[in-house]
Amino acid sequence: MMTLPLFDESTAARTVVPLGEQAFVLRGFALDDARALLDAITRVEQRSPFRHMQTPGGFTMSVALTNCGRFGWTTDRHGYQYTELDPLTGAAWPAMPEVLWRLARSAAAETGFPDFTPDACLVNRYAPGSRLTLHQDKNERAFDAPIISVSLGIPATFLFGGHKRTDPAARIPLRHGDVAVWGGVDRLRFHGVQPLDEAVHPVVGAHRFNLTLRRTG
Ligand code: MD6
Ligand code: FE
Repeated sequence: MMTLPLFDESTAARTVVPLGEQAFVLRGFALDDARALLDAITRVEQRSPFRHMQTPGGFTMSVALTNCGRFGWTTDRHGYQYTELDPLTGAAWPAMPEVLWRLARSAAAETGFPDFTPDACLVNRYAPGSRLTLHQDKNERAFDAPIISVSLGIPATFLFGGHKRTDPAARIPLRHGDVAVWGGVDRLRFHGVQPLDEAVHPVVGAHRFNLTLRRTG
């Protein structure tokens, strides 16, 4: 079991790692907001709890999911869709926290996507062993808007492929406080997350949270 020292991340350089023409990882971009973001996740999950959804193919996702913002992404045996109501509670998804909205807009502006107005945020919770198989984010209709993805907690290896599922994929570590941005010509590239290793983050514990903000239409 690896325990991650706080020292490393608090001194991590705020560098930009290019992944493509219009895809980037902003290292440490969310670090100053991490505490507020974790508090916001706690408030979201009190209203709309994390749950393991079913895929249309009949599998149960190893990643636990909830949402905030006007629209929430869901999957069940019938397919994927965005809904205004949480099917678990019958109520609207919790509102998008201000801190998340501001962070996403500034990450987008920083990487060449001015005036990003997200209306959906998926909140993913990974435990060691959880993974996300290669996929494209294509349930939205607004492909001109980028996707902003915030990582908190234990590290993960992100897989960033091409436009075909079989294209070779780069392996990129995503750590606490990193923000990834995909848009433009890179908006529909296949990507996924390798099974997480056992680890404990000093603030978050043995989980990774990933917040992905989008514009649905
Ligand atoms: C994750 N992220 O990092 C899963 N999608 O846990 C995604 O599936 C994702 O990070 C589109 C753009 C960025 C992402
Ligand atoms: Fe995705």
